[in-house]
Amino acid sequence: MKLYDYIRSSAAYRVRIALHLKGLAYQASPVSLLDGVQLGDAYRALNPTGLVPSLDTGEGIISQSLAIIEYLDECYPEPALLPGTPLARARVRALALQIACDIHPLNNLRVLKYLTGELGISEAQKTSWYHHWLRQGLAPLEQQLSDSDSSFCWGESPTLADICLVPQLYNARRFKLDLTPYPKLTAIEQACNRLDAFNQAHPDRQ
Ligand SMILES: N[C@@H](CCC(=O)N[C@@H](CS)C(=O)NCC(=O)O)C(=O)O
Repeated sequence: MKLYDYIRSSAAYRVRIALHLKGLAYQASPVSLLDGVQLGDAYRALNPTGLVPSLDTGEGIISQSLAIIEYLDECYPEPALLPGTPLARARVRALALQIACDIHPLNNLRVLKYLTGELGISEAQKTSWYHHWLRQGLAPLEQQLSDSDSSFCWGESPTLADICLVPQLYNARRFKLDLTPYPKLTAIEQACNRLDAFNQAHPDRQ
């Protein structure tokens, strides 16, 4: 399999974690977001959205990190990235989607570039925007998870929710968000980062 990847893309980081959790070998094909390679004709021919990641499975190309991860989970069921009952699966997907749909798109590179470019806001205003939407998203996650005895977002092994959480917190640190109001989320992050798969997928290891 070939992963169209960018080291600091949190959506690509999710897929790297899933590939390593499953123990799947893959070839990384870097797409430099800073150089705008994702917007060029060659990459758009593979993925018209101009976003990473994309996974070439050998049988076809899939976009959207969550669709890719669920594809991997269906093709390579062990270890499972979703729990065993419909209700638990819905809860894990809901946590993952809170991050992937309600936080991440607001703070994506193209959004931040539009704000500072076309709309002319300052770097300080951009950071304020970024922190605002992160706080709006992380506070309910902390509230939902704080009473849980689990080391992870759900149960005692990583799921799709942890796969979304860890890259989002990495991103939050890059933008210097104070994470002290989220002790449960950072404890889950630590539990994940003790695992080899999360380490292998980390941006510093690419
Ligand atoms: N919903 C998509 C989001 C993909 C996405 O936004 N990728 C970002 C990097 S994390 C990207 O390629 N940004 C390029 C840009 O903004 O120009 C997914 O989960 O795969």
